[in-house]
Amino acid sequence: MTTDDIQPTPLVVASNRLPVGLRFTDGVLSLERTAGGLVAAVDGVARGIGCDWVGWPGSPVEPPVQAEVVSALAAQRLHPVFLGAEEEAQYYRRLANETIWPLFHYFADKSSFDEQAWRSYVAINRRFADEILRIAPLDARVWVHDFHLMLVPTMLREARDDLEIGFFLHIPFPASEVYRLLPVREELLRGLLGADLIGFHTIDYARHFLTSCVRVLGLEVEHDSVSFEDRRVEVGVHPIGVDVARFDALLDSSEVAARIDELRSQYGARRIVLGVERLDYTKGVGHKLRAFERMLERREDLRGHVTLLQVIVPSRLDSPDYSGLKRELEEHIGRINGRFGQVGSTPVEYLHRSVDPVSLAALYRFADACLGTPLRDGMNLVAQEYVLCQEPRPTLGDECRGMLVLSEFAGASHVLSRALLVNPWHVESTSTALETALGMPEDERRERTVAMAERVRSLDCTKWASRFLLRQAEANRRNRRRTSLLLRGQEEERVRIAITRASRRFLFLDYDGTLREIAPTPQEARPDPALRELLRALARDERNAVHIVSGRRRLDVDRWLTGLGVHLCAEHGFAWRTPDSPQWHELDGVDLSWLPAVHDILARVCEEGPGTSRERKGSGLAWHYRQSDAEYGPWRARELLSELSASLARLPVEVVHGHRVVEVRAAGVHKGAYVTRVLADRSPSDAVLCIGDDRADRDMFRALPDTAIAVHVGRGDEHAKYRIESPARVRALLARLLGPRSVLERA
Ligand code: GDG
Repeated sequence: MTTDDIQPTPLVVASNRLPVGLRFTDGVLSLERTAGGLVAAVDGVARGIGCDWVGWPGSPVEPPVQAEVVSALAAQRLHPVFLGAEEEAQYYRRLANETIWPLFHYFADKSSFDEQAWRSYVAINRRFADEILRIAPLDARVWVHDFHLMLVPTMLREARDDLEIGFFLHIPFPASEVYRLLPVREELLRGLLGADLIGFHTIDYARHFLTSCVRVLGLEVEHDSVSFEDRRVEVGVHPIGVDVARFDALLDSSEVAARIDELRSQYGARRIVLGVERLDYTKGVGHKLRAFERMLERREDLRGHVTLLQVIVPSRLDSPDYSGLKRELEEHIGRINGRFGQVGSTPVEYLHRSVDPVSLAALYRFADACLGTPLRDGMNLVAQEYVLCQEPRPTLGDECRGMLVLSEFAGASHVLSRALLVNPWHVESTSTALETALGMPEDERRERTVAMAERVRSLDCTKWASRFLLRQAEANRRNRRRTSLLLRGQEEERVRIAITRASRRFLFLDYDGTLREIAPTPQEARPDPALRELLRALARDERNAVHIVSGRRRLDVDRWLTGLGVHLCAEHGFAWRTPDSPQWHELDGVDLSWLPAVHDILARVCEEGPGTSRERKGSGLAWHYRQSDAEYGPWRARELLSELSASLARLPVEVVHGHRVVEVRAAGVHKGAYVTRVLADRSPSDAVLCIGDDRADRDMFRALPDTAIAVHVGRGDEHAKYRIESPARVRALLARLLGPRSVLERA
């Protein structure tokens, strides 16, 4: 796949920070483009098609100069979202950095929440969404990044259905048990679910997200998607990579070669362990220091021969947490150096600043080991960069000096499995792994490094962006195909006229979830007087043949719907009766010999699963899990489906997975068979309306003639031209069929 595979649909990227910094020198504005994986990734795919980028310029801009900044940025297709000082404090520092960041990295005790900060987060997300909406042309693709902007996808979706929307989370998504501590847990999930595709670095993060959708919002999920309102939101695993071309160019440069020579003469034969981290409690630098210290305690022979070179890039120093962390680390480093330092050799060399790209590449190439011990990290690009720079290269020699020691709590451990993976909480084993890395035979180092470098090349950030955007486009196309036309306004009026003009009308109506809202238990879903009156009124008009086509037992259907003048069909088409006779008819020649075996299976499943129940229907059996645990039910249903399909493979049965129900029914017995029989004497001028919500109702849709009007209640169905939002809207539609002067309609 290449970037050429991406169709030239306009692209709008949104991230908290724009990929530039603003600098005012003597009042003159200049822009400095920042380097980084995301910028390189987007630049790569945007080559040729171009891209607009919405974000915060990163520093306060006074209102009088905002217009100048806007026009300078516009020249690079960058669109600033300005933040006032207080907004920056609330939205960015408080909510993003002190609520979401710690919780998503499993530091629940560091995560605090306040309402004012939340309101600011909502307002700033809205400001981002408004700016995107302003610049995004029709049918544009929008790619939103990271935890600062989690509400933007739904804000966009609500405003514009034409947009293709993707979201990528760069940090971990925590286990649902941790996620649900968040006071705004529903809001953030709903905010994301406006996207067509939501991407994560690892399968674990994706799984945690899906579980949270089940546990927190009670949604139905599959292994790679969430059903939300009328759409299927796809969930993908897309591990980000580094800018391979940039590192290749750096390593080929004479500057890097010269810097490596300098390092060689500075450190001689001393072994170098490299650490590169932003100052943050999630990075586990304290744990790293403990492991390094422990190694020196145990291995007297290494003292004076090995140095930990630790780069800590300053970050968030205005926060007491971070300045406290800095002090703590410095004290710890001082202790280690005091204990093990010798004349001419310092065990830990520490740089509290960022280093230039040339020096960084040289360090990566030169170091004998890279030790990354984050306690949680979305990906950790340093690990990938180190491996890439260790690769044998014609310009720098064939040797493979170094080995990566990496925390298993970094997303990168999923893609760099040939590294020495450690649990940083286990100081002893981390220190032993470092020893192993330093003592690893060259052959083994080379074999591991080459394998990992190949993986890093395949994850290259430009390829990552191409893959993500392709999948986003596919997810969007699938959602568009699925979407039936919403029955509202003029469309609803057209349908009403088409039906009321016909002199004979067939109305096929499912009951649960169509005429009546789904209730916690089947027994509670009895029709209220208004619904009964509506059906009676429809049936009273001789032109209407009203058929209630239900999966329920005939007993329920009889008890609730007799005497209204409607035709009743129960048990998925197995039994039916006309309005004028209490006599039920059954399909002939149906083989039910398999019923006892299925009965036993379902009895066992009910015993195992609290809140689940079994129901006998004329030609089948159903297992309901609506009242069971939100996660257990769907999981057990999947297990049951595979068990049933294996044990019933050769029998004349069908297994159907409905809304929180698994049904086993005799083959050939379905609602479609009933509809076909009823419509046998239809004439072409008759109108046919069919409304249903469940997968079992698809059989009816499929059996309809082309001219019929099929309506799905919910998110739409490929077999139904129309969709309608709810049973309440179905009742309103039916009331309109009674004619404009209907009392019911006015009510
Ligand atoms: C988020 C997630 C996820 C570091 N020090 C210097 C320097 N760096 C560069 C590295 C690397 C990047 O910064 C840091 O990598 P991270 O992986 O920590 O990325 P972040 O953007 O901080 O974090 C993280 C990432 O997003 C991508 O999705 O991996 O888990 O938290 O590229 O090279 N660069 C220079 N001097 C330094 O001193 N020039």
